[in-house]
Amino acid sequence: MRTTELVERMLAGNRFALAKLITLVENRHPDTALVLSAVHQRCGHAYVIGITGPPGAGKSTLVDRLVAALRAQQHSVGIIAVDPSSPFSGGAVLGDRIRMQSHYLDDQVFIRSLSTRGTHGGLARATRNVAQLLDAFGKDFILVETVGVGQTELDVMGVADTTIVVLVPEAGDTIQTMKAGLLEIADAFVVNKADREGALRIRTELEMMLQLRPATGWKVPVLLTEATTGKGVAELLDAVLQHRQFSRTSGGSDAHRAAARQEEFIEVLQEEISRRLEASLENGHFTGLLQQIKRGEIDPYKAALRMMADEESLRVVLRTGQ
Ligand SMILES: Nc1nc2c(ncn2[C@@H]2O[C@H](COP(=O)(O)OP(=O)(O)O)[C@@H](O)[C@H]2O)c(=O)[nH]1
Ligand SMILES: [Mg+2]
Repeated sequence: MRTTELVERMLAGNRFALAKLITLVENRHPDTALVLSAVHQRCGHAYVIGITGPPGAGKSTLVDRLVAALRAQQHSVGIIAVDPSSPFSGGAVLGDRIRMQSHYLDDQVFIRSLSTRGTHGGLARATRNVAQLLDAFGKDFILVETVGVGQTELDVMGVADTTIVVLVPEAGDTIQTMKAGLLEIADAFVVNKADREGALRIRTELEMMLQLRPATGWKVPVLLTEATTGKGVAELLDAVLQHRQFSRTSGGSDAHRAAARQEEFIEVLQEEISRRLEASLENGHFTGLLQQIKRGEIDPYKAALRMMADEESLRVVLRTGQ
């Protein structure tokens, strides 16, 4: 099926077409930019909630509860489960599927997992693009769950309008070694498994750390939850909606979105240029030059600079693989 036809079907509400387009974008098919450009007019409605934290903290269980709360208010939901550590869709994601199965039969909930497989290294970019597709599809809320506390997770959370960092009472060590980045991106902290010992102590520690954070006008709440029973989940959703309100009135989300749009523009250009360059080299446009470089007859730097100065060569590159 042609890509434009898939886009039409997706925009008309076809879940199968949506799934196909997500795969296309995840694999960075040459039509990726075309697809995203075609759906762009329909984007901008969905609110993206990011949930991150160490493995086993209870993120998926919380997501499941948040979805139930959102569905009770008739909101449609998309879930993206991102596993940066896995080259396959195995392990954690399989567990997530089992935990989220209560929503599998709900046709207003669309669940997709993403791993480093297929994304060509740009997991944050792939996540953002999948969120855009879900947004265009008409989802009201998109929940992005990502495992871990490393740089990739921080990048992935850049996609979220509100970021929730989930910890557990035993996370004392995590807090000591917690990347400053994690403290900075959190719009809300959750101490999950509050049925266990030490939850209040962790909350106090977090609140003390948060006092060191430069004031932004938003007071980052530290909430206690028990995802398994649902205790504290309504308060968590309230906090998210309050943060949304805060961002809207303070103009924070406009600034966030403006910066994201510029970054996206530059990324798309870089991706398109390198894709076309690779295509033109593969198509044999510069075989002679490549041979000279390989034989060491011309140094790679000189060759590259010469090519950059040659408009005809650049034109060939830009025309290839369109
Ligand atoms: N005691 C307790 N266990 C929980 C709670 N929330 C989640 N769990 C359990 O913790 C384990 C990991 O949960 P999961 O949602 O998969 O964590 P994730 O790796 O962060 O997504 C599961 O066995 C859950 O049932 C909680 O509030 N209290
Ligand atoms: Mg999980």
